[in-house]
Amino acid sequence: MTVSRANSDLDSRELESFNHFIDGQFVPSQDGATRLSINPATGAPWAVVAEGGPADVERAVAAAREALEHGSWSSTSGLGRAKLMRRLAKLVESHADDLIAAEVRDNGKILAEVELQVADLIEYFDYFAGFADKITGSVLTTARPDKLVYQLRRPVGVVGAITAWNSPLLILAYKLAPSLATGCTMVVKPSEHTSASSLLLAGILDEAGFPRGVLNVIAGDGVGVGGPLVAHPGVSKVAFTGSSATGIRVAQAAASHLAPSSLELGGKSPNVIFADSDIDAAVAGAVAAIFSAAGQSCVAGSRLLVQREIYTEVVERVSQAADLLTIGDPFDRASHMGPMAFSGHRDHVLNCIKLAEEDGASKVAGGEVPHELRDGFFVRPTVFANVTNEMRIAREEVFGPVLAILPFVDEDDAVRISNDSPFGLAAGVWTKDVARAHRMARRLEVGTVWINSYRLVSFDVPFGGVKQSGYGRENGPEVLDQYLVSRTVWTDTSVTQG
Ligand code: TXE
Repeated sequence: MTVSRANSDLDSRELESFNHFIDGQFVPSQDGATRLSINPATGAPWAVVAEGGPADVERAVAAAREALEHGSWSSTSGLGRAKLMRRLAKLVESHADDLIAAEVRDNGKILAEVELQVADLIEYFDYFAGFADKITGSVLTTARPDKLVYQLRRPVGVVGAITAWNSPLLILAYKLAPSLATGCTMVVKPSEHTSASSLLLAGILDEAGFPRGVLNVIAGDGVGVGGPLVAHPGVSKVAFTGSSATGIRVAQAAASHLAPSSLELGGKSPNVIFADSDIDAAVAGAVAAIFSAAGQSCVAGSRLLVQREIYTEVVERVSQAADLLTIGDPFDRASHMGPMAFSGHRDHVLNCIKLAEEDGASKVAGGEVPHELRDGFFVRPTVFANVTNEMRIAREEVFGPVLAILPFVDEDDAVRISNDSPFGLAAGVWTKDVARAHRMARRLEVGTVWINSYRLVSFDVPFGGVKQSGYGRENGPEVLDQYLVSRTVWTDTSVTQG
């Protein structure tokens, strides 16, 4: 990735160009800096993107504050917000091809996966539009009969949102949809690896007729933009998706000016297959759980726990399935898996594979870069067997197409191994014993459990983790509380003497 402090010296005529979206217009960085966005499937630059800095953050927070406090947005009714959101949903549908193409070029995710995510995006705005005109307060009954007390629920203010590179548009929607529904304003910093689609979405939101300053999108990295944004005293709430290590830094910066934060962080999710399960379904579920999105998913089922009686059979079947997956051009509908999102992440994944072998895990599938795809950032679907839960491959998030398969003896052993992790995001349980499935769901220390299924998420169902996977829940009605503050109003209705 090349960052130039002046205009790019490359012939950018053939490259697409993206600027920040601040205060209702697309603008370059104040210092003119740009960054190349690299297509991970080809390793070649495809776009020139403005590279923001603290001065751009200042402008964006000021624009968001202005829209919140003095612009027409603050006087827009809930029904007005709902109408704008529904218009946004329709425009996302009509611009879907542009959004999909930008996401695939920037992130390398296969076409089918991005098409589904853009379809979800439309539903996010439609669903949360339904709340916009139903945010009410309440009249409180107090022990003081001569006092009238009521509670207002007001927008929390300016939201500072930081999103990650693995699903840029959807991770943004988790934050933007409730922010719009509650009347907040937002400054977003997408990942420096995948800014294009969020900047396109900002233009669509403008086309829908949202007032200037309601959404501001600044491209840039954590140092130049992310850090200044979350530390900015004009930011009232921080919403973050990314690694646990960065999440801790972000929460500390937000706390320095008492802005509450919600964190959706890493995971090392156990996917547990009991001997009594439908093994065909469980094997297919296990393969999809780790190799969908090339494993670049916070909920990737990266630890497969298999009951001893069926361990050898499941290892063989999963490894064979991994070897049969087609990896290649993410625009090619024959591809099951695209590249890693950027070269540094490909290197990180290859290093995790090396460490796994050093720790004594047995590589039974993949593990290398396919020679014919060496220009891109591809890694073959990789499977390790004979893994112990003490190995790094079982403890650390790879965030790539690498599966660790561990044996377990019985239910208690499966729970012990599953919970012996710094993370607590999600888990899968495969068994025909309904009682056991729900016993496991109660004992697994995670935010989401899938029974005889995996990776089901929806705009109307809470999602989030515990432990090093973060805190706060996104999606569903409860997320609105993160974007609202309550205000209590007292009136003395006692009869005044005289
Ligand atoms: O994430 P980072 P990266 C995990 C995954 C991956 C690792 C690193 O294991 O290998 O994180 O990926 C911004 N203040 N996940 O480096 O660093 C940064 O610019 C404010 C899991 O991409 O966490 C980006 O926009 N912001 C995760 C965002 O934080 C800062 C998805 C995430 O970057 C910042 C992504 C700072 N000091 C990675 N430093 C999931 N759970 O979905 C960086 N950023």
